[in-house]
Amino acid sequence: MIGVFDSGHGGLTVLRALVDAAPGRPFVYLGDHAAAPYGPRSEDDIYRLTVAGMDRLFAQGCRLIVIACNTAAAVALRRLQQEWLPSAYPGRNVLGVLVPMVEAITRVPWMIDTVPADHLAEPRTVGIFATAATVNSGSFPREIGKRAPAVRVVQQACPDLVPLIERGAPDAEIEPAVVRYVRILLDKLGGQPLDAVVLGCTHYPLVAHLFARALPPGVEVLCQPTLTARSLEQYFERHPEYRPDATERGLRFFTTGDAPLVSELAGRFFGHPTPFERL
Ligand code: DGN
Repeated sequence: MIGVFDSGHGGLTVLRALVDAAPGRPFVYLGDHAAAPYGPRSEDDIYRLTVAGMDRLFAQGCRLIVIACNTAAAVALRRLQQEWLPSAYPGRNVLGVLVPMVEAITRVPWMIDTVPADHLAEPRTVGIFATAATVNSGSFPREIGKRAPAVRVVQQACPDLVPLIERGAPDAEIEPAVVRYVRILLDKLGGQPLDAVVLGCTHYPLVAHLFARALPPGVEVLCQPTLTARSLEQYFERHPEYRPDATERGLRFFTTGDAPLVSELAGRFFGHPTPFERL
């Protein structure tokens, strides 16, 4: 089984792309709704909660976990890979959603065919939109800087965007508010020209078209789900030992919160009904 972890159900946008890229692969999804949202939490809290989530998914038989939550990946992934995983679960691995995005921005060769031909040049200025915890962790600028020091990275926390998207109001109702809010965020960045914008939060792909509408023409909008799916398939090429065997099948959805309520809210993020069970 492959685990997919998120602070809530926003990570279903990533799971959707993983399932679409490889139908039949077995996934176990865990949303830590009891502790969500992670965005405003301290780094220590996010680390502790993320490790607890990994424990729960490994107990379900996962050998590989994808942390779909940017906040958890940005704050906790590197530390848990270095300090906890090798001794707690040798031979198992945890991946995140930041590196696939960084590889897209820095145009590693396997990413080239995922971007339109007229955007093949490495972007010069990239705007990261994410939760406050992701922005404060400095993970995106650090990882991009390691691979492409010439790329300029600016960041903007978007504290009101997750609640706006999660309210579940019809598109027509939230559209003007989201477009207005994104324009305010762009102003906060001083109106500087951007070549690409990273939607660095599980929820934002649902409003990617509204980001595009608020941005000047020609700015590339980069979403994580499909990039993460491509990256995972590449990972299995390099590490066939982590590929689930043919006897493993199916999709399961777990939450630490109120399963009936989560099941009702989450389907919109996955595009299909998601019968959550309490874990
Ligand atoms: N899943 C979180 C992320 O991608 O950063 C967003 C929700 C939250 O915990 N605030």
